[in-house]
Amino acid sequence: MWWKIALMWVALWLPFSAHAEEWRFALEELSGSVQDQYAQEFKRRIEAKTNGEVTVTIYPVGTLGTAEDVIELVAIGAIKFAHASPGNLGTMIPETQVFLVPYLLSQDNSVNKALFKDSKVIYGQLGNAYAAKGLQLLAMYPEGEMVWTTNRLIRTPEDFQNFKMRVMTSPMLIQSYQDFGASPTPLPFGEVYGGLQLGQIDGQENPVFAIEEMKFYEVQSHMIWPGHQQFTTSVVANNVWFDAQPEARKTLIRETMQELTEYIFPVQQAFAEQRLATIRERNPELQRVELNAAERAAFRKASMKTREAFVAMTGEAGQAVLSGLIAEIAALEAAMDANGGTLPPQ
Ligand code: 6CS
Repeated sequence: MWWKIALMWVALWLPFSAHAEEWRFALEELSGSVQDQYAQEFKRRIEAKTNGEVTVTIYPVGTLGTAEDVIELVAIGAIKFAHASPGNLGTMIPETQVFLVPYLLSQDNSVNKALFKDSKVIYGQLGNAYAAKGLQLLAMYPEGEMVWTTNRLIRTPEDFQNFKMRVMTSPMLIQSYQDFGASPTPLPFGEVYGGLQLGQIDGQENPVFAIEEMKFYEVQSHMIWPGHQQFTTSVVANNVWFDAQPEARKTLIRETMQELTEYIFPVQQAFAEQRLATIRERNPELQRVELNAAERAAFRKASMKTREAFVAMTGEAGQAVLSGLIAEIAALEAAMDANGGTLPPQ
């Protein structure tokens, strides 16, 4: 008798398990990265909230191709979710390169957090530009302050003369490092360590956690903080698939992403602190240099040309995104000042 009950149980549950939906989520980074931490938390929350109806499978960079390959896979619907950073998206969605314009975001991360949670410019205007390429823009968040690693000290734009700076593939990065006085050299993430080791490039920029994870500190003499940028990423889904989801599912995904913007800010901050300690321990010779206000001002001045180039590259749509973001950041900073240094609850 018992075997009849067991057989019935299997027969009842087999169709459900066979139909458990799988959401594939690709990363531009390795396991253990900020993107991985974000995706693991997304997986935990979605699987719990759907009582196992959905399983999320995470693919670190390399398992499905390069960052650019992965974006194509989402756009054609072969996978549902991916991280797609402006540094890898510039050719496909030129307006998203606004996040590559130096000295644009606030120096205060609580302002940036409020911006990335609710910005009308990001989730409205910029979201439309993503949608035109088959991508649903679900979230944007920074992964940490950009730091230069170099094979010599750089304090001024003049120091960058004849310096081969590795950049991600977006055209705005090439422009930006030209304006800083360097010779920008686009290279995929996976080729940077070898390029630095063999002297094909002299330096690169990335947040601290990535410098540790990719071991760039082993083959560089300096880490330099110019205060010019946060590494910003976006989370995207295939647009056709997302649009076809029932309203409750769309809400579930959007709400989970909103929660994750709150979740990831302290995580990336903790990563930066812990990984810097590891770098210091592993390479005590590495010089750490924070540019002072006057030095930063020289790079900021050079970057005003980059803003003009961004508008020339992206036209009216880009101009609207740039001035819209500047206005939103200024409004948040003003609200913070008026409230004695903290943002009023939203
Ligand atoms: O430098 C890069 O290419 C990579 N850096 C980070 C922090 N994430 C993904 C990106 O492709």
